[in-house]
Parts: sequence; structure tokens; C-alpha cells
Amino acid sequence: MVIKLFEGSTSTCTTRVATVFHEKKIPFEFHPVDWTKAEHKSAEFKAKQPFGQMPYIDDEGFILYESRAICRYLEDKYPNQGTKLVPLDIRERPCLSKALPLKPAILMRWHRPLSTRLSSKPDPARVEELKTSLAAKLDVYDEILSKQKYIAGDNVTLADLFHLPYGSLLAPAGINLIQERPHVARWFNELQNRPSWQAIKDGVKSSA
Ligand SMILES: N[C@@H](CCC(=O)N[C@@H](CS)C(=O)NCC(=O)O)C(=O)O
Repeated sequence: MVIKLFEGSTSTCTTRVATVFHEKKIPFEFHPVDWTKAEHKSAEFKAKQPFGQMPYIDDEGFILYESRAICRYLEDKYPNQGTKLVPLDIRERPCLSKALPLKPAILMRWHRPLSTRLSSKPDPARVEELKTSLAAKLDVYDEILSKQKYIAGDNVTLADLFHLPYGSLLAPAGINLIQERPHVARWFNELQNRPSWQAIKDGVKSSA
């Protein structure tokens, strides 16, 4: 039986999980959740995901939520299928938890068409503050990526892929912090061109 993914089709958490399904070549059945109708707050949904947030997966009755935990589960369940996404070297593994710096980007997404669904707009001063801290982090990324292909070494891992959902919101919002740094730009463009991201970036569909 194929794994079922319950989510809204373009949310950042869905695209994170769906990218990993594609990288691992794991067929999945997509079950869209209409968050405009608050389906994720229904008793039926909360019975599976008690926080009333998307996504969760149903793997033959085994329910798992938290997008990063789901990605890790997929890698652990199918270690020898598709792309190997957790480093084999135990010293490279802690790098996975470093994949958070682009997270402030979510507060900048009011520029996107998607954001028309958001009720409140971020404070411009706060956005400037976040841009400054993100720029400083990306300077360090540029240094790291001048010496190695990916964040954890010379192989792509979950750490890299986890940057895609938020990082991809920056350019459409007119924020060029990625493209302004040559090594970060090379790295991020390569990630965005991967077939896994191309397959889901405009909306997730079942692959089974
Ligand atoms: N840490 C959770 C966050 C889940 C989350 O924030 N999901 C968002 C979509 S990306 C959501 O359901 N937002 C609607 C809400 O919180 O009501 C995860 O990674 O799965």
C-alpha cells in the first residue's frame, strides 16, 4: 500500500516532504486538505495531527506528523532507494540540524500572491532586520560552499533540500540575497533544478 500524504498543495511543509518523496523515488498518494475551509482544524484531522497543522502521513495505519521527522522517516525506511539523503559519515550527520537559517524568509512572503491569504502583514522594520541577519548567515554559507558542493559535504542531503521551500520564496519577493553570493547561487540553483523540486514546486500531485 502506498504512503498517503495529507496536506495543502503548495505549503512549505508539503513541498519539503514531497521533494523527499521524489528524491527517494517513493510513490505516494496525495490527499489535499483545504485549509481555506479549515479542514486541518476539524476533529477528524486533529485525530491524526493533534496540533491541527499540515502535513501528516499515513503509512499503512502508522501516522506521523512534523515535516522534518517525516523526511527522516522516509530516508530511514528506504535507505537504499533513490538519493541517499543522510550522510553515512557520523561526523557529517549533525550538519542536518543546521538547515534552518533561511527560515526567517517566511516572514517576507507577503509579496507573494500566496500571501493574499495571510491576514496580517509583517512589519517592514522587522523584515529589514531579518534580511540583515539572513545576509550575515548567507555570507558564511558562501564561504562553506566555496569549499564543498553541499552543506554537509560533497553529497546532497536533507540539510540542503530543507532550504528549498523558504529559500524559493526570496527571489519572487524581490530579495536577491541568494543570487548575490556566487557559491550560494550555484548551490541553490542546482537544488531548484533538481527533478524532485521541479516536479512539485507548482503544486503537489500523487505520484502513485
Ligand atoms: N513543525 C511543523 C509545522 C507545521 C506547519 O506550520 N504547517 C503549516 C503549513 S506549512 C500549517 O498547517 N499552517 C496552518 C496552521 O497552523 O493553522 C512541521 O514541520 O510539520
